[in-house]
Amino acid sequence: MTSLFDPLKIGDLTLANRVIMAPLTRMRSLQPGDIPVELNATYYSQRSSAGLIISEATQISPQGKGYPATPGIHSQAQIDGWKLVTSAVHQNNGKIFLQLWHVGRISHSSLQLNEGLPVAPSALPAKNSGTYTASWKPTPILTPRALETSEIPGIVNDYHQACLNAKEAGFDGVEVHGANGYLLDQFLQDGSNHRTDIYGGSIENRTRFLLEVIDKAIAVFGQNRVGVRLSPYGTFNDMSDSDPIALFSYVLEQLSNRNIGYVHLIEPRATSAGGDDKVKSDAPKTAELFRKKFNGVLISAGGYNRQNAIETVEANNADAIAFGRLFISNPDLVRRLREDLTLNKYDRATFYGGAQKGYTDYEFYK
Ligand code: 8OZ
Repeated sequence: MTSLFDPLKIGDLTLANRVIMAPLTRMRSLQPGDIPVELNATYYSQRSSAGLIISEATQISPQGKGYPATPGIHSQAQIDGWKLVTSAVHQNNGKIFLQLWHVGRISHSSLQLNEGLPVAPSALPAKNSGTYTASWKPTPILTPRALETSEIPGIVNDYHQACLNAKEAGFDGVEVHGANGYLLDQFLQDGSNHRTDIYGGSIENRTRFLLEVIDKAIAVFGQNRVGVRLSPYGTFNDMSDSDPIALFSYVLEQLSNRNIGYVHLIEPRATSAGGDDKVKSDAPKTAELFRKKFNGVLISAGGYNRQNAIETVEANNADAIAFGRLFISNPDLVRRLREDLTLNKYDRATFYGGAQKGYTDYEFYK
């Protein structure tokens, strides 16, 4: 029987254990410029005993930004900033992938070049959803501008350049953010994609953008070093699809054909970003539902605790478990889980923005 603490092979990469640090938006990059700095390197290096660190979501272009102070991977200063992070993690024998992000309609004109409208597959706002303006004011989502078909190759090219930049910055691989209602998810699901061109309508068409991005990532990093994060049944950012089983089965079949390193599924029982800590116990179990649809490594995320993480890997419902909030407050989470030690409590008030407090000052077990 496989244990949560056993090594995990992903192609030529061997993870020391199956406790993964989930991508966590913390909004602490240097302003202006969205540049990672030494403080961010300290935070990640403290957590390098994770089997794999997946970086916070990182915009591939200025257009892809949706919140204040999130980092980018489109300028030389950002690449140089990320080098501090990757070398600190590698010095501790850790592994780190960069999460590639374009928020699509979940942005605000104050964050866009020339105060332009956020872009999306269709001019449909995310209802009952919000983000922040550039000056940290909570704001409802605007009605976005539908992308012209002719604009999509440019965004695919931004992803390609972001992969080249990630490689230069020293990342071990990339995770394509296809979840939580951001741009690629907006194209996948028919609640947000009402297009009639080759990027809308059929499941094949709605999946086209994601696969074009994946193929660029494979071209740069090789198939094993590319992962993708998906959130079937997630409702965060007003997402919905008329037939999630058909859609995500097709996506996973296509990803299987490409032999990518891993798929990372978020369980819809967990409330997403900024939500409370309620667990929806009646939600579909996506790891179980989709496990057999993908032939590679499956990482499962979503409000896991020690007990159900261990059980999920032992039952082979996933190969590895990603932890978010628990990794925020426990830099040595792997050791604490392995030895069943007490966990530090996290402070939600310091999740987003600020500096050391609630970021690099959580204590290691003594
Ligand atoms: C928290 C706050 C803002 C964004 C996600 C990238 O939900 C995020 C995110 C999380 O995937």
